[in-house]
Amino acid sequence: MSLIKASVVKISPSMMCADLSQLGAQLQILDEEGVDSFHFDIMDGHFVPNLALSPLIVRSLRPLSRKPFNVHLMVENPTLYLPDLYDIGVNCVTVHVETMGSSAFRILANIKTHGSKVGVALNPATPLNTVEYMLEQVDSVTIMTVDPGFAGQAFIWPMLNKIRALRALREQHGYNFEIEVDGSINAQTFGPVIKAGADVLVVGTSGLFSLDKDLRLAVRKLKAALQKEWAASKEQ
Ligand code: S6P
Ligand code: MG
Repeated sequence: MSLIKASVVKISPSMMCADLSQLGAQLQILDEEGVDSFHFDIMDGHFVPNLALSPLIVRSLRPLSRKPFNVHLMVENPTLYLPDLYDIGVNCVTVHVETMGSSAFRILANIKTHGSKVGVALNPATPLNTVEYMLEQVDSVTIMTVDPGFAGQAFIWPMLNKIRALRALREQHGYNFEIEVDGSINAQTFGPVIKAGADVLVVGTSGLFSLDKDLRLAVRKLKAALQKEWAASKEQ
């Protein structure tokens, strides 16, 4: 069951923002409460100045849910991590366009060949035209709405224009990718990003985990906020 039945917006909790001392239990609660997929941030301390989850952690959680596991690679050398992710059986691997250089199309093809969906992510400062020639091939495009690396940052409002432009390109060319937004996605930004054209909302500290100490109640608060914003976005 989707969190907001009447809409096509999907919810993907960012698991680095969960209570890490109870990661497995939290994932199972979120699964039962109807989230659409799980978002795992893997950082290497080089592409971003922080460390977060690792393939080993994703592996240990994999047996606990049948919902899609989506991995967001914030690492300098994404190819180092791919064999492990294939072996774990994740459902989508998202790679930053800034990290693919002259191997971009080899990396995208390699991920597809191994049976996973493939996504491309863009930092807020990265122009949309850097992924223009990939749009036909990818299953997902992640618009970062904060600089990658940390939870709890302020939403970068000009990213609404990037989401709108990406949605327009998809409509113009009939592409099939989903538009995911990641970074400070919460009650203040649900409405604007949905209206701009987002399909998948990655929710972290501000949008989910800080809403209540009881994670079940936090999900219900998120659901109520989303329903309100979805209804409002349809009225305008
Ligand atoms: C950031 C990472 C995100 C965060 C999420 C945090 O580098 O990719 O997935 O975990 O955005 O949520 P919030 O509400 O604290 O910004
Ligand atoms: Mg992320």
